[in-house]
Amino acid sequence: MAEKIIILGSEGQVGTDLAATLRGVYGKNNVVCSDIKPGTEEKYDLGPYEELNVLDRDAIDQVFKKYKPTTVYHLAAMLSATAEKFPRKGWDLNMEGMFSVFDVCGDHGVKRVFWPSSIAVFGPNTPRLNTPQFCVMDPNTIYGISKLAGERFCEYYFEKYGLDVRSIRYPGLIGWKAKPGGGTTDYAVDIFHQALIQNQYTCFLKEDTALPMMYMDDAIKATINVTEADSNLIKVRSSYNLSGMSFDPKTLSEEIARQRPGFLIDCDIDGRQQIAESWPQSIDDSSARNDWGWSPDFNLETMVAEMLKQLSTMGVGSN
Ligand code: AKB
Repeated sequence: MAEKIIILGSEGQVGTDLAATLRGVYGKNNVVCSDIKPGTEEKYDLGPYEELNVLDRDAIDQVFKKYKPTTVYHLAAMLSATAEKFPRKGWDLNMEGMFSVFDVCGDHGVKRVFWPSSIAVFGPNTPRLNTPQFCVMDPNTIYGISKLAGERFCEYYFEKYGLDVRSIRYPGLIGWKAKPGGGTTDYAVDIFHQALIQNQYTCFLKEDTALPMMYMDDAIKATINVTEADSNLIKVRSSYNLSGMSFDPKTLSEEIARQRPGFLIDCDIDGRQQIAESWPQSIDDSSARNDWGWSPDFNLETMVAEMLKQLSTMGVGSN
């Protein structure tokens, strides 16, 4: 059977890159994009697009009837900082959205489902350096609590209903095609835009707050590889630790300044500092490496070079 893919939440930071990559591989008509945002002529030109709310189970059912997907990427979620502002909404979107999508996938015999988890599943009592795959997990944000509960349901749906869900714990993701929205790691994208616009950035995290991060190309590679891996290679049915690089705002700004002399950073911290301090600084991803051959291509230096090059080509910073 030919692959037919549906991406839910295709207009977000990951969805934008994932849709472009999958359409390049499978052809534009075999990758259906959907999001709560309305369609536009520009979007329809790129391939099939459906306006869809993941809380509306009947609407998901209709879209699945229309396209008969073999693989589904469910990316729609509320990230850490926004979910702290709207806890009930965050919980409902992240959990009820997941149940709707998983149930409809089961009803339609979808072969594989991807669902993203996050480093937010860890908490203040988790070992912060080289955080193991299995350890204490006591998240204290709504986003982290919803992601940890979601991971348990990934395993549950696989064990009880045979739904083949795959998942990875995304670190902070850095890409140029789309900006993130409402996350704690968002500074690591914003800093590049401000570097090109005014060669200066005011960071909302303290300069020594190290967090796990990853360049978007690596995240897309991991997302597709874990989803397409043979089922018997997937030994972790909750969610895989995944590591690309780790740095704090000071180290990132020094690398930007090395490639773009004169760049300066200062800090004006807000509530996101507390969230960041409850998360790991670096991640042990040996299970992903051993089970399905994960390894990242980008390090700090190559990621910074690529971000500055791509954003400059897009015209960021040129009037
Ligand atoms: C966030 O900052 O909320 C996300 C994440 C690490 O899951 N980028």
